[in-house]
Amino acid sequence: MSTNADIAALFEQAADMLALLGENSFKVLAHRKVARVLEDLPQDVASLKGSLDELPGVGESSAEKIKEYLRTGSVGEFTALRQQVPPGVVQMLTIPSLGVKTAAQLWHEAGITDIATLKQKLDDGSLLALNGMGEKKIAKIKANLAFVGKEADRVRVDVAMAIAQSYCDLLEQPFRPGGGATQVQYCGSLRRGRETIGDLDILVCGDAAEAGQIAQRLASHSLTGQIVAAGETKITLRTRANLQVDVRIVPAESWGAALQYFTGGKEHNVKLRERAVRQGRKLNEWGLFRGEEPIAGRLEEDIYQALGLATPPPEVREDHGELEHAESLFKAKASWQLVTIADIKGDLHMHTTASDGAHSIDDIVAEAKRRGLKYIAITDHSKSQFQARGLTVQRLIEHANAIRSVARKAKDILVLAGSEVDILADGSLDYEDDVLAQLDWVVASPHAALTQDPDKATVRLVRAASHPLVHVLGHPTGRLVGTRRGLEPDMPQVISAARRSGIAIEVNANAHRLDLRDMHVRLVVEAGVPICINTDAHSFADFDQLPFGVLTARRGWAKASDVMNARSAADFKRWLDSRRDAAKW
Ligand code: DGT
Ligand code: CA
Ligand code: CA
Ligand code: ZN
Repeated sequence: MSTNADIAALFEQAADMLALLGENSFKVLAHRKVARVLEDLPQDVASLKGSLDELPGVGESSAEKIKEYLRTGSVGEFTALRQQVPPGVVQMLTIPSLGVKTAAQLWHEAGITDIATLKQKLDDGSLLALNGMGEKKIAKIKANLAFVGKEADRVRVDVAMAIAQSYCDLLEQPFRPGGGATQVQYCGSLRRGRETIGDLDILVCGDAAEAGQIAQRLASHSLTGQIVAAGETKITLRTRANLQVDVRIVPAESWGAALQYFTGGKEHNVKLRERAVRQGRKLNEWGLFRGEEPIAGRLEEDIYQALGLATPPPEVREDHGELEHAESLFKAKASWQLVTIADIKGDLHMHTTASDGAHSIDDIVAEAKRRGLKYIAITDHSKSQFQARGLTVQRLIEHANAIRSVARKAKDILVLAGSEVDILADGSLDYEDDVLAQLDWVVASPHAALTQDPDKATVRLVRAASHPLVHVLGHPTGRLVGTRRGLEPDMPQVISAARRSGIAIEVNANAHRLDLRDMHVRLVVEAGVPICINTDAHSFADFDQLPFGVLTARRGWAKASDVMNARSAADFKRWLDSRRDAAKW
């Protein structure tokens, strides 16, 4: 299905380019229409090759372009269009409230082709001469520009991951007929699983002689905006959305050393180099050396091992005590054992059409099962979330009955009838206790009053965490990555309350949330409180967010034994039953 979205995005961008170039609005609208049709298409567009032009709104020439994309991964005419528009003009479109019309005007009438010039002209007042450009509009663009300036230089991990994977896939294809796949790995903050990424760092194991071919291939990618620099060992490009990608070509004997170096983080590397020096050696991106003699370099593990360390997973390489721990593991002949995606056996937070989800109970259960989950909880919104169609008490009881009747028929998967009950501003819950007592599973989450002061937030969350009918605190701060700070409670107090009442705390895996965040996970794990890595799925595709939750948990040093939904179904059920018995008292 992602092909549909990819092609839709391409048509949407083509429409922008046409508008920027001053093409007639009929042509622009026709392209937008195709994008809309593709977005709404229920089946994979690749399956309709022959009958594409029968889709409403898709003419013969659009059908040809779609076929070209399916064949080659790009559309020649669109690539040509893009090359007629300066990248800086495309970038101006990322400023909120600045549409194509204004961008076209700024370009054609004021000659502005980059954001720096735009900033300068907004300040010197010269734009006031343009038609329709008043003080108010200029102030608005300025305000939004300041916001973009901050947010635009880092992208969310899910966005960066999709882009990185796509470039890696392209680079992995053999360069010669009959040749083997190339070794490719993204490094930097993405490999460390940070929630936002400044730029991408991709390593290709190969020969400097291949640099030209690699650069050509990168240039052909549909996401590429421009190649900034292409040398023998390093190629830098900017995507159309202006994300920088550094690609480095590394010989096999230095592969591990380069992986280590470019994965970082910077402070981790500084400490590691100091350690090497203390041992009379030298560490750089080419290898570990004693004098001129190379000791290690082919594999990352060889380098850490030679330095007396159990290789720390990339996610913990932040200079937060991982080298000391790696040394003690090495001495004990042990290795790091952080939770993996394969460890996850259940998902205890998801929505159906009863509130704001996209699928029925039957369908979401079937999908969860198809994905290998052994237990799930269906947790639609509670009554005060009316904009998300939160359930009244009566609808909740009917819904729980409906879930249980599906649960009885479902084989090899345990299905719990639950609720995502709102934690109100004072910490009370959105349903009465006698209602909550009728459910198998209660996620308590804050959704409103997310700007209250830290003291109130602490009281609120401590109260919810102490409630005997709650099983897990859902996305506890309510923050959204890069756009909403959310609650800032005194986390140790919240964690203590959770430990006292024996509940879990969620690591919401959705890349927009990642809540709890990495550093808070570490506190929870150290306190011995279980975490629950939930996708909060509102659609099938949302189950794909799980890896971001796992990365965040790993950044907080979580092992499988720290994760509630890494337990076997039987163990989980036992815990649930014991908790139910306890609540009765
Ligand atoms: P980002 O891109 O801001 O999300 O964070 P990183 O960690 O990917 O940082 P980046 O792209 O500047 O550099 C990639 C890695 O290269 C970094 O994690 C560590 C490594 N590196 C080692 N030493 C240095 C150094 O002296 N300067 C820079 N810029 N990078 C270094
Ligand atoms: Ca980077
Ligand atoms: Ca970089
Ligand atoms: Zn939810």
